[in-house]
Amino acid sequence: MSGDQLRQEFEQSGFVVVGDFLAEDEIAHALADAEAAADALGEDPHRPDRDFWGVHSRRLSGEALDRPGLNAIVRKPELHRIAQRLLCEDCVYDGIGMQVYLPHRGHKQSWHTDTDPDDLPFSCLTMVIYVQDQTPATGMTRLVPGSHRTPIEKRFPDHADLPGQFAAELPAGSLCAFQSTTWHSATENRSDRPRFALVARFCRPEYQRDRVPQYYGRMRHARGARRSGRPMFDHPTDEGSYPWPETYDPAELPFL
Ligand SMILES: O=C(O)CCC(=O)C(=O)O
Repeated sequence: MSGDQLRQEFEQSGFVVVGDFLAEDEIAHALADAEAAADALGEDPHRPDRDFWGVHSRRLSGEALDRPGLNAIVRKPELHRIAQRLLCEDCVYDGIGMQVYLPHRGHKQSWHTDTDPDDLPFSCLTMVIYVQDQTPATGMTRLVPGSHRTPIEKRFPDHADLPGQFAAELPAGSLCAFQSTTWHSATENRSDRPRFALVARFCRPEYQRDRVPQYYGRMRHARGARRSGRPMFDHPTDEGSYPWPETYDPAELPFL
């Protein structure tokens, strides 16, 4: 796909898939590092907030990911180049994290967006890089094409299949890049091995974390508006997390 086609697809659907982003040896090194990082995980911490939002995974960042095979992916010039094509020439790298979906624990992620549409034009680019074949058994990223233009404003079943969804059943080495307001989720890992989703983020220079910290950690979930680390309120406020007071009728989802 040419740069223009990629950008056009990204603007229309809210996401694009890039095949063969990683070579065989890059996949093997990164997978070995991801497995070592997962082996070093301790017991599940008590996280009632993540349970409430339906985010059942272990998230790694910082030192836990400082491993040569993972660093090599982040430093790949092609990663930055794709972000430049999709966002803008002077886009800025905003770090990586890795979601680990452990087997036999019901690990999966509810439908959500990575930023709050009230904060537009702020938006960031999320790039999920796959080091394993993505199958219905391992779990897969799901996205709703075109949903980046429609804010989540009511409750709906956190983990349900949605009409028109795209399930990223992709070979290892693929990448999925999406706008932060695109509705997405991860299906349950029903296999016997951990599933890894390496997530790199980029943003426009004017929206770097240290310039506009108030925009970060604000997400929309199927259950409500989530402000990371903020208490729950009974009624919507700008400061707190809150559940949606109403529920969508499944035939009236706003992106339909
Ligand atoms: O695990 C995945 O496939 C997607 C990860 C994700 O959506 C996220 O971390 O926000």
